Amino acid sequence: MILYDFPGAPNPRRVLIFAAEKGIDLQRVTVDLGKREQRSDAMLAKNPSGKIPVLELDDGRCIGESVAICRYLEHLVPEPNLFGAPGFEAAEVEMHHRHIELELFSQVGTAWVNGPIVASMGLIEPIEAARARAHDLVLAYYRRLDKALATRPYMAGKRFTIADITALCCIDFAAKLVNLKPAAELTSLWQWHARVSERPSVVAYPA
Ligand SMILES: N[C@@H](CCC(=O)N[C@@H](CS)C(=O)NCC(=O)O)C(=O)O
Repeated sequence: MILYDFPGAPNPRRVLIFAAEKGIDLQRVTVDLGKREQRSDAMLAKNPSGKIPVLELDDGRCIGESVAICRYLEHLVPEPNLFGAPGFEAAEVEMHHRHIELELFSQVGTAWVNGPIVASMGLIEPIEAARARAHDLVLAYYRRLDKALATRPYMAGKRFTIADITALCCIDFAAKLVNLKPAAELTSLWQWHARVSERPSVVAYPA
């Protein structure tokens, strides 16, 4: 199977870490985001949304969207379970994961798209008010996570799941490229960060 990715991009990193947790080997093909290769006819045929990651199966079928890809990998190699055991745990993982995607990752994306790096590429006219508002919402979300992680070791409860992978990839990207590093006083958040960063899957695919 081929994974279309780009070094440093947070969404392909989610899939790489997920696959490493499962012991699944993926062949990697770089799609140069700087050259807009994700919008080429060839890549749009694989994923009409013009984004990476894309997983191409051996028979040529393609899957876009990190979570859809991870669900497919979970089906191929069920253990270790990363989406939660069927029933309450799966619902709880899904809830926390959706909160992280919809309330944190989306705001990091807004701050990124309206920030100086994307502006320097001349692709879109940045909206400073949108960047500033997203920036504040991300910092507020970090404080919420810090409180939650004072009561449990992982994002969705007692064990490592896809919610941790998404949160880690998002926060590392935000800290490195969006000027959104969590404050030092958020000690529970940083302890969680250290806990998940020492996993072999994460060491293998650093930010
Ligand atoms: N919801 C999508 C987001 C994919 C996404 O935004 N990928 C970024 C790279 S991390 C991308 O392809 N950006 C290029 C673009 O939007 O043109 C997923 O989870 O896969």
